[in-house]
Amino acid sequence: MALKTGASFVRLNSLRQAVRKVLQLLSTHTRPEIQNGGKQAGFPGAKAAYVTQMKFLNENSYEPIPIYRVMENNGEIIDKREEPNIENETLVSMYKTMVQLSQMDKIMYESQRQGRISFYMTNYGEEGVQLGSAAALLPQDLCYLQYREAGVLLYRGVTVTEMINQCYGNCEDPSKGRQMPVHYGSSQRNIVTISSPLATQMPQAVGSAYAFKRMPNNDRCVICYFGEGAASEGDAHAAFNFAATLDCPVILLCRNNGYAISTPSSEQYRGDGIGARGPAMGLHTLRVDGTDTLAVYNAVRSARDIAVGQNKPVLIEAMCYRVGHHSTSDDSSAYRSLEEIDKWNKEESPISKFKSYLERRGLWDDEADKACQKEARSTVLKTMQEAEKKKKPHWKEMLEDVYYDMPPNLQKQMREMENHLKKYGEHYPLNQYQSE
Ligand SMILES: Cc1ncc(C[n+]2csc(CCOP(=O)(O)OP(=O)(O)O)c2C)c(N)n1
Repeated sequence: MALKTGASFVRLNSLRQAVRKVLQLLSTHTRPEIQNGGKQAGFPGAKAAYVTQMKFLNENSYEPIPIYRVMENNGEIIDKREEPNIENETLVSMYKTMVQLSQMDKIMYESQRQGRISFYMTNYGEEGVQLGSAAALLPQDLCYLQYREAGVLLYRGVTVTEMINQCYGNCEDPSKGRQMPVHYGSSQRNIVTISSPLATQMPQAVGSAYAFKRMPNNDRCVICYFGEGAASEGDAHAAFNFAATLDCPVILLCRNNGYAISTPSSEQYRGDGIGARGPAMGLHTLRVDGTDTLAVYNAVRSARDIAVGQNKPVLIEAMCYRVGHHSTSDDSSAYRSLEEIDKWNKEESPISKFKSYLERRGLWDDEADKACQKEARSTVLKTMQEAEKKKKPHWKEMLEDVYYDMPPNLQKQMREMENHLKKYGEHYPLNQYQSE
């Protein structure tokens, strides 16, 4: 064939691509020949067609689940019909919460480095997942968090003061200094307290959703956040199965940020991510660009409609990237390159994308941004200084609140501790703790 140039070459090339695509689809999606004129088998465990050719399915048998997005990286809406109808005030409040979150992360991370708190976890790179989802929920919805969802707490009205008091474990920390930092919770805001053992929140979330479903005129759903690493726990499987078989109004939101501490997702699982497990287990499923706040908003809004309107569980896999270290106990430069982090931090930043969108809509500009960053920073600094000055809870708190009536063994420990402190109290920094 003569060498093709210009337009005819382009045409030939796209024709070739189309043929290749059709062949690929045929090879991956045609099922072996169906017997009995397509008659369905009636096994209790599977209503499916009989075939005469044996064919094992594998991860290449299906196209990867596509990733839903609404915006280009520059904030431009790709398809106007998909632009969510969010009030201007709400859009600005979502963005301001992102700024507050990132200033809190910056300062609290540093405060751990200076030895002022024992531990911290940042949320960099996941602001779009957090704020997009939080804004799409209603206040009555119940949230089960993993630990990297501080933006959800802030958006729902938990204050920076409450969160910093928790990190400092002072006398105003609702968990009275008994939890690790960042293990927040707020019954007033319908947020179940975070617990560290991975995926334990998942079956609990499904159980709560089942309880909601059984209530008359239920208008609540449950959202359960978890990482792609946590999805390897047995509890995740149990949660998926209970959610599907009991038709629970729950949104299972996987933050697939590419790493579970040092384990990259390429080593965490085979197959097409966490999303592929959804249809296999009977869950409505969507994969979304987690760096696109508007896409996450649409995804969770629709998921909420399905969950509450139809009593059906939904799995959302939000693709994102954990830009910060796993926690203050981690140094991610040991297992990933700085260039990789840089790319996600600069080109794919959910905050920059959302800011560009607001700028296009005339809702935000550099001046407003500067003022907002400054205010957010000073709020955190001021709150941190105040939190530091507050006393720690009374030492007796470590033995209280577990049982309604304190059992004899704990009463004994309490007495022993009391006697010990009477004798050796001067060796302890008791002045930093509340007195009775
Ligand atoms: C049952 C259990 N196993 C191991 C750990 C230790 N651990 C804490 S966080 C973590 C990684 C979780 O990764 P992922 O779920 O992807 O969430 P991410 O930290 O990336 O947000 C591990 C292994 C734990 N807390 N609980």
